[in-house]
Formats: sequence, C-alpha cells, structure tokens
Amino acid sequence: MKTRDFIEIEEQYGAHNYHPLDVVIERAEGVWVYDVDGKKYLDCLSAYSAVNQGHVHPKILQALLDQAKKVTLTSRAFRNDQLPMLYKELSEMTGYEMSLPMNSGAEAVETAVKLARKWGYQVKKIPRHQAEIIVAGNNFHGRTVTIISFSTEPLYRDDFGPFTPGFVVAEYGNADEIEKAITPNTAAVMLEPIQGEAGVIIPPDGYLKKVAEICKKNNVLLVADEIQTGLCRTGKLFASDHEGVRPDIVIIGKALAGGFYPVSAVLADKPILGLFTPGEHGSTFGGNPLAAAVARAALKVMRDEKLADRALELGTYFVEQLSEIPSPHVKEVRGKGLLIGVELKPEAGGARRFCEAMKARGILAKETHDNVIRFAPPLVIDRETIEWALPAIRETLNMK
Ligand code: IF1
Repeated sequence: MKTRDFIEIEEQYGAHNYHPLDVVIERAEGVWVYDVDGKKYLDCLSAYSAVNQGHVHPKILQALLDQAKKVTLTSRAFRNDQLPMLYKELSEMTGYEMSLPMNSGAEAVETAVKLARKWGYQVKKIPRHQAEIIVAGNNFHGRTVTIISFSTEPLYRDDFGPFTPGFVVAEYGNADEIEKAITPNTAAVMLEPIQGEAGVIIPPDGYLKKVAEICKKNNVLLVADEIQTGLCRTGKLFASDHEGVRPDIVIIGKALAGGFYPVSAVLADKPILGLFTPGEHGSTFGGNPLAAAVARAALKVMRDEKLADRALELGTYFVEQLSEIPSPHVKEVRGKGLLIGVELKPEAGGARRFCEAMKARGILAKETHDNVIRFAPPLVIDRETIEWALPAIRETLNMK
C-alpha cells in the first residue's frame, strides 16, 4: 500500500482530531524518518520533543526488549525491581528528593494540581476547596477537562464544559501580573518556562527568577511544567536552570522514555511529595517496570551523550543560521537550545504551506498557532545535518 491508501483508511475509520501532514511514516532512526513510499525526511519535530534521544535509540530499545522479556506490569499493589532504581536515578540527576511516576504528561500535570492543592490545605491552611492556582495566558498543559478548564484557547475548551474551578489566568512574561493575581488562597503558580505550543514564547530574562521570588515571598508553590522544555531540549537539564530557578514542583514527560513508552513524573522534595498518603492517588500503569526500565535507559543516554550541551551548541548555531536567512515572510527567529520557532508575518499566509513545502524538500516541521514554524529536531542531530537542511529551509522561506 502507498501513502494515499493509508490516508484513505485513516480518514475513514479514525476520529479527525488532528490535521497531520500527509506523510505516512513506517520507519525511523536517529533524526531520520522514512515513509511508505521510501522517501526520507529530517524530523524537525521529535514528536513534540518526546524523541530528544533520536528515534529508536539502540540502548533504550535494548532496555525495552530486555525488560519486556522479564515482566512488564505488576501494578503498584506490589513492588518491582525497576521503579526504586528510577526514583533514585531521577533524584540523583535532578536534585529533587522524591518523584511520583505517571504515564502521559497531562496525568502528571493533574497530579501536580492535586499535590499543590493538598499542600495548600495541609500546609498553608487554605480553607478546603478554595485553593487557587495561577496559570499563564496562552498556556498549554494537556487535554483533560481540568487542564483545558484553564486554557485560554477557545479551540481547546469551547465544547468541553462545564469547567473545573480554582484557576486564575495571568499574562505570561510579566511577573507583576502574577503578583497582582495572588490572594490568601493561592496555593501555586504553574508555568511553562518557555511556552511551546503558544509558539516558542521565551519570556524576558529574569522573568522566571522574579516569579520564583514572588512565590517565595507569598508562600506560594512554583510549579514548572517542563514536559516539553525539560530533559535537555533547551540546552540545560531543565529550562528553569537557565535562570538558576529551582521550582518547588517540576513536571516531566515526553523524552523521559525517549519516545518508546509514555512515562511522566512529578518531582519535588519530601515536605511536598511526602504529603501523599497510600491510596490517595495512583494509576494502573504508573511506575510499571517496563516504563521504569525504559526511562532509566533514556535518562542514561541524556547523561552519556551530553544531550544538553549538544542542544545548547547546535541550537545556538541553528538559530544563528536561521536568523541570517533573508526572507520577506519571517517576522522573528527565536529559540533556546534546540527549541526554535520561526514566526512568520501575518501576510505570509500561515505557516502550514511552508511546512508542506519543506516536506517536499525532505524536512518535517510543524506549524504551531498558525504563524510559527517550530524546529525541534532530536538532540542527537549534528552540524552537518543542520547544514544539509539550511538550503531547503532558505528556499522555502523565500517562496512566493
Ligand atoms: C497534542 C501541543 C506541544 C506539553 C506541555 C503538558 C503536555 C504537553 C508543556 C501534555 C503536550 C503535546 C500534546 C500534543 C501536541 C503537543 C503540543 F501543541 F499540543 F501543545 F508539544 F506543544 N505540558 N504537548 O507540551 O502532555 O498528555 O500530551 O503527554 O495534544 O496535540 P501529554
């Protein structure tokens, strides 16, 4: 079967909750993906930063295979020999005393919301069920009903009410707006250190540090959603490391298992994560031995291959080269490490057609929020491959 055949079947039997590029991928390795027609593409999306280690990384694959032959799922009703080691290695790598494993990013975000509220009631003594969490305008934290309850994107929320209360929206990038939104019932501020889905929005230098100071002064937890910006993507282990900020709670996911398995986690110190008592929270697959074994291997690859340093060096180079491309369509090039956005002028006619044009030239990138082309290749990319891609990107950014 060819591309068209697969698309027809997908269109007939699958819910249309996405508008994907018409490329049908059958194989992938490192930074390259291959479609059913034998065409090869450079992946500049990395499954939204879930494949930082590169597709089908051999060491993570081996860990998956070795564990899958032994035991894959025990439930948390019993213990297993992989989860304790993941807890320990996460703590040693991130400096947080404890972690709680979940599966999707949204589940970890929901976990962090429950944890912040519990801290609000048990520690800050906020009257029960009146806890408030401040979030940013144009936030993206997932697709559950509670999470879209605090989304400011009509497309993500309009037909899905009634909504979960207890969230206050403040303008992103202006720490004073956070301070103004704090009340005696505020339990936490939850932010993406860089807003990915909103179009790679990088806040002003010092923003995160100022928010952290405001949170400390007001006895409010700072929760960083590093599901997309974390795990080496922006050139540090966490994006908040660029400002020397250590959030009270950190949420990770995506690349935590190198694209092999949905694994997410909430990180915090004992005075916060120690608040959960047995039976209060959980998940059938959360912390299963297969997930833990794969995540351990994925974290080891990040360390061994120094993916944060690679992202910093190659991302800086990529942004420099993109910024030098003369184009009538480009409004701004911005990025941190290998999380890069090319914002187009409104008159450019939207980013989608540029992504279609790049697909024809062997590069897969995805538009975000109409006018931004996101470039986020796997962190194992090398300079030669970026140099290979630049002429095609240059051509595309100069098409009519
Ligand atoms: C989709 C976006 C990216 C995330 C942050 C939590 C989650 C995500 C900062 C939830 C997930 C994914 C979801 C996917 C597309 C993609 C995305 F455009 F939707 F926003 F990356 F920018 N926090 N982002 O980025 O994690 O439950 O998906 O594991 O829903 O279309 P998840």
